[in-house]
Amino acid sequence: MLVSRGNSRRIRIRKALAGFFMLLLTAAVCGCGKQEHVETEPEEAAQAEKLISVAFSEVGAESDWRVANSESMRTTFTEENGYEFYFEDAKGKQDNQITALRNYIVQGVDYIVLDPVVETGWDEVLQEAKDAGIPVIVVDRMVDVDADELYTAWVGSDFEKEGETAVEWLDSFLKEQGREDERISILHVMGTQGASAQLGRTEGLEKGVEAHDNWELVGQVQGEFTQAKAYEVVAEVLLETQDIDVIYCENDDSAFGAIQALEEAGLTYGTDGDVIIISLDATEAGLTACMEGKINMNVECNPMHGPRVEKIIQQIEAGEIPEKNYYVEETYFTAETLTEELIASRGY
Ligand code: GYE
Repeated sequence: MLVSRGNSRRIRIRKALAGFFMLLLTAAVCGCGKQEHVETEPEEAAQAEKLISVAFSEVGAESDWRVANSESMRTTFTEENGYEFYFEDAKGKQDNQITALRNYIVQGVDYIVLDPVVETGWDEVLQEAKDAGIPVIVVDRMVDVDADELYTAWVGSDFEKEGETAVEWLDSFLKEQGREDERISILHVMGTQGASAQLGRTEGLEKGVEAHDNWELVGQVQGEFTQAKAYEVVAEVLLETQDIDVIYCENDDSAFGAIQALEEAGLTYGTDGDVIIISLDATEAGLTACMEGKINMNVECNPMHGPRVEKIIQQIEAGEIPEKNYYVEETYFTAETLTEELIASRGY
């Protein structure tokens, strides 16, 4: 049976009150001077009642970005901040997320936060959450649903814009080098198929390739946002062809996989080498590699979504309507713009 948000609150109030009266009764029956203990109980009961339960379904732990994202949620939704936090790692599988969401619905949590592995296939379970009266906040990746009312709000990055930023940089970098008319062969290492981050970043690159007659995609391979997979697929490509000017990696972990494969093949890369490396995410490791010239440019994708999701929850608690879709402002980095202090100050 589904428990609505209001019901779950009422159940918690009842439980807290029942506990409190039991303690009063015990103190009265034994009359053994336990008033001090009894006096603290109402506070605890009230405290427990005030906690807002937030249940998060996370994609997995495939990348540094993802780890930072999970950490941001964990450190935001603490008991000290007034929350009861539930976390499920879906290990990259949508089925696991659907199961987690159904469990959260039965549990009657106050809010569900969903970072969807892929965009499609959410209508049914989101309808179930809606019927149970539980607001769903979508974070980072988007859902592609028939009716927007199926989720309360979304906050994340404009992934297509991130791809466009990379393309604009490459365009001007090649011009600076006087290579704007040269044939430029690009190897594209894609992220998880069907994830917003993959779809948008791919769209951004493909539009750039279409707009440049001399740019050619020599391959589009599945790096799945992990270093291990990217290494494997790039190494395979390098056995076929080494005629590659640019590797466009859809996240930092896959850039590290590509770099590993290039090194093994004895090819040079980065600011002092032959192959231009473009990456997205701008994690601490990614930016350090960028500062060292191993990655030519890195587009920012901010994973610190905990406080943003909390802001949405607080707006709902205050009876306000949060913005439906909120895009985070982002920039990009090259070796010239990076310093150790800047990297350290970013916190991920
Ligand atoms: O770029 C990648 C992670 O959805 C933006 O997922 C996120 C992406 C991020 O695995 O590193």
